[in-house]
Amino acid sequence: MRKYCYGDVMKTEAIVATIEECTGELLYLKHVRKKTQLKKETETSSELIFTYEMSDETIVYGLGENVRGINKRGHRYISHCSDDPSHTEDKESLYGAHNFLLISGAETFGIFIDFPGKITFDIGYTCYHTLQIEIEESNADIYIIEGRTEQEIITKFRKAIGKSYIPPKWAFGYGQSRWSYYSQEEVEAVVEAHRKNKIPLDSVYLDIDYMDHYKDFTVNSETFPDLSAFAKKMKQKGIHLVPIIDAGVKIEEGYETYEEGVANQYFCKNEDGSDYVAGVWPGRVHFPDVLKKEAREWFGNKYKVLLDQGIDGFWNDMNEPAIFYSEERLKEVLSSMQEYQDKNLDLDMFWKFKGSVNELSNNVEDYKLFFHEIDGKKISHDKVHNLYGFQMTKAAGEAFLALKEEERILLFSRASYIGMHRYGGIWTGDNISIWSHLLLNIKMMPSLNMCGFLFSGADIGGFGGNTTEDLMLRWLAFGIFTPLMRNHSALGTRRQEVYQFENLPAFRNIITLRYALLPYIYSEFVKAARLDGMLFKPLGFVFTQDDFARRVEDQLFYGESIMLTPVYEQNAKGRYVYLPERMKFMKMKTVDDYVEEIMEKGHHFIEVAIDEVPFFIRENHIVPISKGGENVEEVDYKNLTLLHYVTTQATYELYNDDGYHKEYEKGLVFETIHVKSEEK
Ligand code: MIG
Repeated sequence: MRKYCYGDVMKTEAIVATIEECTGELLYLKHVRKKTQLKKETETSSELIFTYEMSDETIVYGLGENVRGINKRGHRYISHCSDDPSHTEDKESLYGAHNFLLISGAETFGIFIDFPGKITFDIGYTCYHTLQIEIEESNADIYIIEGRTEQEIITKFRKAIGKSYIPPKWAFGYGQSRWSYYSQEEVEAVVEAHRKNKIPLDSVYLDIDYMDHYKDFTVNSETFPDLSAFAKKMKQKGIHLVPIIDAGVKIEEGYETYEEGVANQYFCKNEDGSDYVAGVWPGRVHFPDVLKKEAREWFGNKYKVLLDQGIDGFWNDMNEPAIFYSEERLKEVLSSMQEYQDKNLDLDMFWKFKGSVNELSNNVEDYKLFFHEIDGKKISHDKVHNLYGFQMTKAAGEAFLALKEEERILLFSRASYIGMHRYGGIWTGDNISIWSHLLLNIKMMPSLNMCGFLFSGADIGGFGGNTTEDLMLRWLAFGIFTPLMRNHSALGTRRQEVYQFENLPAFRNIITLRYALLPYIYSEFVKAARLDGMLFKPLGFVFTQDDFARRVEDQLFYGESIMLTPVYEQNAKGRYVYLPERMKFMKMKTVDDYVEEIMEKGHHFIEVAIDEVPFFIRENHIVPISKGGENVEEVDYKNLTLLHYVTTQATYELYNDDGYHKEYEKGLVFETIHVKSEEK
């Protein structure tokens, strides 16, 4: 790995390894020019621009959380954490900023750009053969990672950014979420309905309404009168409650978090040093300055309020940070409203009027209006924008280390930057209940894994819009493989707990299969995390010389033994698959009810009914499975059976631990499973 430094870059903490700086020409990339623009009379700003010439065959992997394919070529992406709930193909930024690319073609190498502001990746968008990277300012650290194969490059990169976060094992169970379950009665009803219908469940998520008026670290005392007692009661039923934490702290006299933040200068500031005001859920809020060490420690320690009530999991939201309106802009817009009174709103006037209101939310100009204090220096937010979600999550992660050193606490975030993967996972934000978002979920997983985000998943069934039974079933048939397996939906949409639908046996069986596969899933996850590998791999990473495999985007290798071939189209009877080698097709309803068939290398159509989970097992590979269970705790590791495709012999190294402590830090201990062909 080579490091090239441009300018005086702000430390992002993405890289943990010590890497010596190189001088001279940047390997592979061409430093085009340093474009200097005169902004004000004296102030100049410059950007760094690099290009790379791609051949026809070049594939560009990477960029973590983003729209479109595994191969990112053909579009332009902008690293700029954004709260955009419409993940259409034309979008350039989602919630994360993952500046890693893996170029695979005549030359194969990785690039990581460590820079906390905006970066534009034009990957053959303006010009098909040109990759152009534009970094907003002329200070960034650029890393080039070389290796013989894609997987070797990934592992080198991952070693440099540090080990991925591993949640408690119960977090690999099925989670039910909704914006919102308003009261403990409602939560109990959800739990009861799962238990009554024999749908396994490990967690229920609490969205913003569990709080008292959206105030972080408070609980609504009418709807959740005794959270400690309730959390305890739920634990006895094998259920963990996972509350949301938002970035904005409500401005309200007498509210502890607010008072402490103001008194100790823990909030982001305006230019003049007063506390910056934005509008989010509770109305006016301040943003904790999580880039400032003392403020970060303080904010992280606030999670203790909930830990002390028996909570052991959290999701951090709105930490791009999302801004509904800034106080300043709202004032401007409100005063400009006079202009429209009694006027004939013709085309121009109407659009202007509408525009001024629309531009209130998530206006990037607002990011220039507030400041952080980093190592005593005042830095405008837009310069370090992509670090906010990372540092908010690090705040919690570090506090958990200090408060619960031995314990694993569930933590995942919406906004992220590479480096955050050491502290928590991510969910992929506000998708929609549409089939193309199931496919997007499939394609995004390997890209996230490359960047270290292993504990991740999408809102299964879709967040916005109304889901349908068939979409739910197909999505779950893929979702049982995502480490974070959570059904979440938005306010006002059709209820999507699986017991709301008719085909209960199918839902029960598919979700139970997750628990049956848990020994394999958990083992492969921990291996990927500790050995710097990927859980979801593009086919081209395994069959590097197979030109067809390199272009397949809707099948993924999953751990060492499985290839996933999910169905993602409505009304489909099945799907076409490409096998880069001979494999065994598995079509499972339950651990006792499945069809298996050996299929030769090549193209096939596989029929998959709506209640079946399709995947392939590689030759001479093993998948250890359990019988399932009502929750993770119930999964019986003592009576595992094996799915396998063994023509000569196979070995599987099974990892397991108690699920609550960090046993893996002491090194991985495996149970070795052998199968010889004559045994079956
Ligand atoms: O702007 O807390 O992505 O999962 O349910 C909506 C309410 C705010 C966005 C999150 C979503 C959550 C919702 N939040």
